[in-house]
Amino acid sequence: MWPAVLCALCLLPSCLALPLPREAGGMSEPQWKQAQDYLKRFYPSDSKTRDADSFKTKLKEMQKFFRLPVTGILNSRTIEIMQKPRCGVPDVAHFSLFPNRPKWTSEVITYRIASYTPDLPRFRVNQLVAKALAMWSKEIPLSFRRVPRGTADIMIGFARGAHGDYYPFDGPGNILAHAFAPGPDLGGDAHFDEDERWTDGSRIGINFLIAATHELGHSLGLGHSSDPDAVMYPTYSIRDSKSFKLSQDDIEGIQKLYGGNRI
Ligand SMILES: [Ca+2]
Ligand SMILES: [Ca+2]
Ligand SMILES: [Zn+2]
Ligand SMILES: [Zn+2]
Repeated sequence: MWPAVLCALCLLPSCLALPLPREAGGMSEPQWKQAQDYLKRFYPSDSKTRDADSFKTKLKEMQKFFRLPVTGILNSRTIEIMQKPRCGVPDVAHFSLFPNRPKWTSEVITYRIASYTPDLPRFRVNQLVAKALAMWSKEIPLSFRRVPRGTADIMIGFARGAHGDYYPFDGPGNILAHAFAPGPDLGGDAHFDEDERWTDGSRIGINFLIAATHELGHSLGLGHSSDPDAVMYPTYSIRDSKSFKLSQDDIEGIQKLYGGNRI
């Protein structure tokens, strides 16, 4: 009986393609593959149990984070979010990135811009990094000092592809940047993908001020927020540079770590 059934199946033109599981929600095979990669990267699980690691469990986690209906089944709205350019830091705490809510313990934090992008003049990058840091330091009892050489707490730079950590960049689009939570060595460092076209808002491209404010939030110890108005929301969206500021959610988050500013 069985061999006959197998033969019949193999006569069909699609005999090599396995049917997609129910969780694929009728999406195409490339979309299904993309969703699997996305969840593996941004929703890593520390658990060894099969259930916590399943596609459905992770998809539900992602849908909950982005405030979508939590179905555990792919749909076009979910795919749409997965295709947006975003930060490379996972949305759920990953042990290698955010062990136990680390924060800086000294009041003056040093930073250094160790490499620049040809997309923007150097002085502009310096200005925008200072502006991003000022947005955060305005809310907390912490100040930043730029050092021109040597090792600083927060090393900032542009790089493409593999660049010396375990998180290689991916060419134009998708992942724009990533940063590490406070700590020694790589801790606090912020990297920007040189394969993006960086801008100060005066032309087309990724707004560096917006990306830097987000990444430096990680450098200070913040994870991602599911509030779409928050600077710490994981996907990038165009905002007006002039009116760009921290949201109430960002301020509450950073003050939970460091306390409010003493006036
Ligand atoms: Ca990229
Ligand atoms: Ca560092
Ligand atoms: Zn991020
Ligand atoms: Zn990096």
